[in-house]
Amino acid sequence: MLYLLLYPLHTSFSVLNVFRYITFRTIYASLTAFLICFVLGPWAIKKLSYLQIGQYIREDGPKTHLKKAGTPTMGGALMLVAILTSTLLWANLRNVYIWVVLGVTAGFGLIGFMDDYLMQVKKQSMGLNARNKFLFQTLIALSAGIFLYQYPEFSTQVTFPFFKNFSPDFGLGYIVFAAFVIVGTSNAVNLTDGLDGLAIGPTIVAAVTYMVFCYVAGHVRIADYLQITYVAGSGELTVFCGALAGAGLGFLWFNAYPAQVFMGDVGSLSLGGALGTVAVITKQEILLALVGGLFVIEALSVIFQVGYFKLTHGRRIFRMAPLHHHFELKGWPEPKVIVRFWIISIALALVAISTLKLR
Ligand code: 57M
Repeated sequence: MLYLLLYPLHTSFSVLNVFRYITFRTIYASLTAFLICFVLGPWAIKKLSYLQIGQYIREDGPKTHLKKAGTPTMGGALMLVAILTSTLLWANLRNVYIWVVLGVTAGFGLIGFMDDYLMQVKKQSMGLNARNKFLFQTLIALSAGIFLYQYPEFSTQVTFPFFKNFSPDFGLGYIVFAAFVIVGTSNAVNLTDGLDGLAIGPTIVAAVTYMVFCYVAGHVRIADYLQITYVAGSGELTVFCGALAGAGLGFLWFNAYPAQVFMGDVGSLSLGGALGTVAVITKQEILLALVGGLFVIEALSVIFQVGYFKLTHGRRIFRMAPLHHHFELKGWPEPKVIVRFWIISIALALVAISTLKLR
């Protein structure tokens, strides 16, 4: 909004020329989102506690979690407000990709909100049922896929990191592929969100990594030089990723061990949906498996555990899935699991960035 309001005045006030730069707007989008979470955090936590939106803790989980009972949840709603407000303030609102990513983020946030609301406020123990949750997620993700498919400048080719000459065209199948990436990422982030700061740390890392990819993919000369797919207009998503990273940092302030608040599904589903959509628009969909590799590892640990459990009628690969519970039950203190998982996510992000040169 500020871009549309202030940049045109640069002919009279040359200082306003700075609004032209994506880098400048990204920095201020990050700071704005950070400050919204940081300043409003204590008020939101008090409000959530007052409304008794406190977490119920499953008794079959690691016993160390029982002391977390009553920690307010749904803190993700504040992150959502920060991301949306900051992006609306700093991004160029004539850019269509901004609206696609905001639409998916808000839509997934709404699904998460309904789930949390039913569980925490209406005290329905399971929230939205899993099938409905998946159905709504798929509908939103397919709508985004269809919109992008029919958008004349959008390519349905998929590029593979490390293989510069392999980029198959998925054609109509791209819509399903895009939906798979978006819904899959959303659910993987949700599964990871089981220890203090465990989901938000790698989300910040992924947002910062995609800041680089959005900028590069949206810059015709840099994209050409690095031989990555040029997506006209995708550079503006750098601003969105900045807001995502900033809101994440502000939330981490309160979610750091020992957490004063959890994000809830309203946070985890929307953050994952946002990352998936950014990956789709920048044509770096496959790379997300590396950038968000920690989410993939967590999701795979659940798939293997449940599959093995069913096949063997009750035997397990891990002490408990998702993987973070396995290490907790092995006796690692919670902060150690969290920080080590962060370290892995940073290392994977660095490998992902290296693909800009290795192809
Ligand atoms: C949500 N939610 C946390 C909080 C957060 C298929 C199955 C593997 C699904 C999985 C599952 O339900 N995962 C999705 C995980 C919960 O956190 C809330 O949920 C929101 C995210 N959706 O924001 O509101 C608990 O996680 C802890 N937590 C923190 N700090 C945080 O910052 O400590 C969360 C955020 C919170 C808190 O304790 O209450 C969760 O774990 O429930 N199910 C599981 O993860 C379960 N695994 C399981 O049953 N594994 C089985 C296999 C065969 C399926 C096995 O390995 O034997 C475990 N979850 C729990 N206890 N809590 C099992 C035991």
